[in-house]
Amino acid sequence: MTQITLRQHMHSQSTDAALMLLIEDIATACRMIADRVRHGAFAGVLGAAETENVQGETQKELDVISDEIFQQVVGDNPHLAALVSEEVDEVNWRKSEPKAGDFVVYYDPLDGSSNLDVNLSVGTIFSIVQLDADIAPEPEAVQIKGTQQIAAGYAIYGPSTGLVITVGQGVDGFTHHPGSGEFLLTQPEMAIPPKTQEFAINASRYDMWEPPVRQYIDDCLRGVDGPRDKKFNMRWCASMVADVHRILTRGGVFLYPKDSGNAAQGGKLRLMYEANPMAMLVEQAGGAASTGLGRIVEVAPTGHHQRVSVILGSRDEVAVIEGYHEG
Ligand code: P6P
Repeated sequence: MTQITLRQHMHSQSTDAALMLLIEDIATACRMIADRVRHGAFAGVLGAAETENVQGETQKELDVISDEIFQQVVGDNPHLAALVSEEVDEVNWRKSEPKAGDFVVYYDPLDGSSNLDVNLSVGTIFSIVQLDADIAPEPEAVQIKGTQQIAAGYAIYGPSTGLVITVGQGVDGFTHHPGSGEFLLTQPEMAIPPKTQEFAINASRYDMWEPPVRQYIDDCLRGVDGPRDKKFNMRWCASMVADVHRILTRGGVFLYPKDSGNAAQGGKLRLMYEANPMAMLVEQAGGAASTGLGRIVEVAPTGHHQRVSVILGSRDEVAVIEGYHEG
């Protein structure tokens, strides 16, 4: 079967040339990160770095290495105004006078890196917006709503290296072909089934959940004798990229709600470079992405490291969970 390359596919979607070049730069960075992850054990970089990120989380050496690769490969793109990284406190302005049409890229260079030393799937998440006016390079200038994203995606470093992207015309999955070095189209037009019997949540936080989440999970666990009239299965990878990839492939619902343990920070997951890009992908695949009270992409950012509740996946199940919150 002739498989289409990432570039051929973006051509077929008449993707803007500058955006196509940026996405190709991002794909190159992901291929390089995949290589470092795959060989991490031999280079002695699976451990913790001596540093913390802006979230106060101890960084893995590969977190820092992945961020450096992303900056080196993507940072000199001629149409790039700024990079916003989970691993870097300040906005990385690439131009002193950002212009209308320039891009801002928000990214988590190595999401789920706590799984590295146990050899589980991790990934890189990215979100792209295009400036609609000349701006001054101030922090507030990158606090742009998720509805303004023009592209989003992730790489997943698992048994194979995958790349899943949307440019607003649906969601397509590619697999890295080691022989050619290309990302080849292997999962065209990914679509999330509206209904599911599978949820993903860190159940160890049960005692900290707010009542709507606790009631929803309790009702799911009561199975065919409970109010849901069906049995549910549970998955939890502790890697958002892996959990979302499963949901894009076969359906399901993922929850990381704000709870009493993270309420002071506003939740666990970050809006600009985790929740927003995954929300765009999920909505483009026919799913839904909610804070429990409204669309994630409608959240007005107040900071580029802001956190938010995340409930996303099969749209009918997300609607059920929103119902518990309304109740
Ligand atoms: P927990 C990884 O650190 C991450 O940001 C997401 O990829 C993942 O879904 C979540 O945190 C895992 O959180 O509570 O299981 O460690």
